[in-house]
Amino acid sequence: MPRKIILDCDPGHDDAIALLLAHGNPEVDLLAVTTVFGNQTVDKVTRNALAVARVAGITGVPFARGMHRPLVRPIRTAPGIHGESGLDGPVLPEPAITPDPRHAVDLIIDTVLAHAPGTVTLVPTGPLTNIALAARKEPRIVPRVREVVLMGGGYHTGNWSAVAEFNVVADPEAAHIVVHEDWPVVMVGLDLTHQALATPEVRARIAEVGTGPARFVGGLLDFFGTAYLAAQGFPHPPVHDPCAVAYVIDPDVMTTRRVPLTVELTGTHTLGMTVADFRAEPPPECHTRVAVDLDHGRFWALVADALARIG
Ligand code: PIR
Ligand code: CA
Repeated sequence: MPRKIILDCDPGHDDAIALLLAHGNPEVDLLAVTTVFGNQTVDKVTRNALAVARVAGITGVPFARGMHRPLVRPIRTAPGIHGESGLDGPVLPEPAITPDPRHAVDLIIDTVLAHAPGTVTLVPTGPLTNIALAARKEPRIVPRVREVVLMGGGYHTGNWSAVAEFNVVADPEAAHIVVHEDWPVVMVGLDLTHQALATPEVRARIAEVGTGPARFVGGLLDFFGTAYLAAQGFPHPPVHDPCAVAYVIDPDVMTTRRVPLTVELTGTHTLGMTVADFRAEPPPECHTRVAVDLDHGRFWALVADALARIG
């Protein structure tokens, strides 16, 4: 049985690749796509999501626009990495579908309640505002969700500060809510995603696929690679968000460890840090895992295979 997922995203170059992977892999049943401010404003990332849907030929999946700002803090976006559009680089087609009239928070709630308990996985790849609000607005979704596999955080490193990752620090209170709700959480953080580098070999392999969506991904990686080199000195860009989708498809693509996890909300220098406690055997109630090591070859094979299937 394919795994039913809701992708909650802020496309974003790597979010776009996550969406293509989710659509192109037969083990994933993409139930809904929801958007949230993050890499750019929610208007821009929603338009980007709809444009990527056209590139991928996604029809019949509801797309809904979500939160325009964090719960507590002022909004910040990441134009230095993703450009003014949020998806700079390749030419974006005009969207062929219009957004669902529901708010993302309501689409998430409706979708979880419409499926059997324990069957829907949430895959957030942007700030966690929509997910936190859905849990607060309709707490009955919490025990029904199979698991939350999120891209965000990092137990040993940050990218927005020395210790904070963008998706978490963009709305730390929302991330705190999501991590502490009593549902299984897998944090696919920077410790893992900084291993998902789009090396020249990876890019050649994607180019060999030779399809429209593969060329689109090539254009995304050209821009993303240049931006990552300029902004953070990475010779090859880390492609974060598809890692969370890959975990849903095949958990053996990475190793994880079950550890207590929390989010720093009061630190002077550590706001938005994800704090994982590796010291001892976790208590029985521990419902959080963190991703540790990636099988790079297996991961990129999943991406290339999905692009080839989309055709
Ligand atoms: C990536 C992101 C934001 C800022 C930088 N510097 C790099 C986005 C990606 O879309 C991913 O979901 C996450 N946030 C990585 O921090
Ligand atoms: Ca993202």
